[in-house]
Amino acid sequence: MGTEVTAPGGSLHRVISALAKWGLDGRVRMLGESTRTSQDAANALGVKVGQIAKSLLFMAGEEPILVIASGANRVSERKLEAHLSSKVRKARAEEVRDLTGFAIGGVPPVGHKRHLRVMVDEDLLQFAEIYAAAGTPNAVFGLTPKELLEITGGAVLDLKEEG
Ligand code: 5CA
Repeated sequence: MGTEVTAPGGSLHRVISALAKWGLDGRVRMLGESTRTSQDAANALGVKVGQIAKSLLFMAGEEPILVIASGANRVSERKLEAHLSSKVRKARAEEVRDLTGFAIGGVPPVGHKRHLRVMVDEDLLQFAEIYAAAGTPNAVFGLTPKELLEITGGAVLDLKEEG
């Protein structure tokens, strides 16, 4: 565990603080292996890839939208556009860092630099427990889908690319 991430204001610390506000203390797990991608995280945890809640940033014009999707799914930009009545594109890596305060591979569902509108993939609701990134590419935290909805205020939607 490097001093940089554990320092107050560091990436991991910001997620731990955000979770503590919701009473979710002691949830973060540091792993010896990479959790940079959903598949990495699933392998490291020994869970299904569908149980990984990946946090992906999209831009609807000027508005950033955080989509929290099941690791088993690709997000349909067409469905997202239909829900938002706006054209949508994936955020660039620099936009992800600027708008969330985290780098790709560790973007968490909470603890962002600014408030983000959140949309949650309905497929995450089928699991008793799911796992999300905790700010770095080797930290995750476990929670229930209900807790995810509470802490993000996210809207549950059908967002999966079919086929
Ligand atoms: N820590 C893991 C599991 S929780 C994680 O963060 N997975 S993830 O899926 O949320 O993050 C990787 C995602 O970042 C990819 O699915 C992809 O959508 C996005 N990504 C990867 N490279 C880029 C890039 N250059 N620009 C924009 N987005 C990217």
